[in-house]
Amino acid sequence: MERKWWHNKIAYQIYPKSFMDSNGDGIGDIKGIISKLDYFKELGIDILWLSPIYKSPLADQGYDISDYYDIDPRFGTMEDLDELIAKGKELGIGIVMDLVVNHCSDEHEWFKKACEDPDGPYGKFFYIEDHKEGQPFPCNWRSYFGGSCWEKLPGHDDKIYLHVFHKKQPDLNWENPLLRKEIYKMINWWLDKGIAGFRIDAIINIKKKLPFSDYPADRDDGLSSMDNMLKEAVGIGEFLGEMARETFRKYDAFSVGEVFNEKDSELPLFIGENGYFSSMFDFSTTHLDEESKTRYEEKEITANEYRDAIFANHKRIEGIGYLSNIIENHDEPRGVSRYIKTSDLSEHSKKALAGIYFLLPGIPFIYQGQEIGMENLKTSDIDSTDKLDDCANADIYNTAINAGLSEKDALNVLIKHSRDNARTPFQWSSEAHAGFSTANPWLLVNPNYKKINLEAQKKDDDSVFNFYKELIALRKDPEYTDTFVYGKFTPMYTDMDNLICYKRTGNKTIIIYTNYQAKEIDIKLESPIKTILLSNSKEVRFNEKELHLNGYDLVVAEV
Ligand code: ISL
Ligand code: CA
Repeated sequence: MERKWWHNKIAYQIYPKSFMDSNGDGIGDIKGIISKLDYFKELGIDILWLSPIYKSPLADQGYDISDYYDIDPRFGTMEDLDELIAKGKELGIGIVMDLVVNHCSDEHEWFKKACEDPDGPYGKFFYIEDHKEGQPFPCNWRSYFGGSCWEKLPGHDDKIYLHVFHKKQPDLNWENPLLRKEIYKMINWWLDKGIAGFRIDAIINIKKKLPFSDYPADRDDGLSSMDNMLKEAVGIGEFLGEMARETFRKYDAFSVGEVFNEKDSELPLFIGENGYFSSMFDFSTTHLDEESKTRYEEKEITANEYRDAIFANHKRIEGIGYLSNIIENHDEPRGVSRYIKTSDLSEHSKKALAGIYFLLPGIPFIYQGQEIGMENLKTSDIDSTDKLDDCANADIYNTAINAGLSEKDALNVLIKHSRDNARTPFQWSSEAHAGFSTANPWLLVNPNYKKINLEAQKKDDDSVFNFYKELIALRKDPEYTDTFVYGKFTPMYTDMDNLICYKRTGNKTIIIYTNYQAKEIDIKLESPIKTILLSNSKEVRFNEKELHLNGYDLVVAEV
């Protein structure tokens, strides 16, 4: 496979609103990010992905863009961003912007013009349909945030528009070549500025199954999940191929797709050599507890389920391309609270999870706060839905109430699944507001910040933070980096429960052994250990034939 500049990189996702507030208004901003560039250098980060900072009403926290060419004043100015790009470059850190082009904001001038003249050129930038009060909508798709995906077009009683997300996020009509041209122009404008690339938001949604039609209802609301429609939508490749040719490829830019529901046969087209994208996220584990969201029974993801999901996905991708590996992002609860049993959650087990995902083939992404082991909110932290913020919360809560749960139980379901878990401010120190801001932050700080914060972890050699530093240093160690980046991936001990082990074979042979359970275990070695490269345990006991692993021990060994 042809080697690319981004293959050996370590990426970090910033959720700007919650990262660092520089001017005391309770909202994180670009100047705050600039003030932490040395932090990323110290950690060893090469790529910074910023969740959206464009001009936006923030109905979906910036994923509703009203001007693609401007920065929202709450986050700063274009000069601030230019400074971030330039300073990042000096430090060898590339900036990756979020590309949100399935939809824009209803406050974007395109949509305003479409409302003024639905039959004019901008009307064709959206999906606008005639509609008579009382008549059924053109289709029964449920928007991702709940309710119908159709909304009355402002100023027109006889017209509606499509929004697969929030009603303030009208879908852009990718079937229209003029719209596509505008999008490519905008992408290239940003690439000309010197950014390293894009993370591409919700991209699978740009191809709709047309003409609009109903799918079987899958909830009491009579609506159908978007997944049903997406399964039948074909032809997205024409748009994505064109976009890659017209934009990313000309700049050798890094592009990572937020791709769901892709078909196996399409994988080489998506991320193979000359694929539409450089990479796509591995979301194989995020669906494992999906059912508990709507079935309301506690579902803890087991070690075997976690292992089988990531191993299968990496095997599926083998020889085709590179996944971007994550344990969480701004849309998911915190990984440590989700993939580690509550009763087993500790600094030790957090390091085990870190080591497992970090040394897989692909590009490791760290989501802000993950490197200090930030956790979900606890049900005892919040007594009312008012304390939370996300626009997706109402649907989760109301669906639980409609299913017959009490208000308290519905609130507990929400606290467990809300995207706000990942969006509470970064915990810099034990100072007021966790050192994130001098003012009251826009979203509550997780009350555990006195215990879990960066300042404390920097001082502690055994902290989760210092373990992440070691993991990054190991992946970048000139002796081993080639094996971690390009080495073959072989699952091991998959017939044994709770062991998550794999081999990486390149110019070195490295085995990652993890005992993902509280119980200790002795395992038979396939080949004798030469050197222990890294472990979360102070003392690793092994002989020629056997390795002893205490609960949640992770051992990275050269054999
Ligand atoms: O967040 C989800 C489930 O909790 C997903 O359904 C999510 O909506 C989907 O992954 C698409 O996400 C992206 O686009 C959305 C935005 O709200 C998310 O923050 C973004 O990551 C709309 O732009
Ligand atoms: Ca601010």
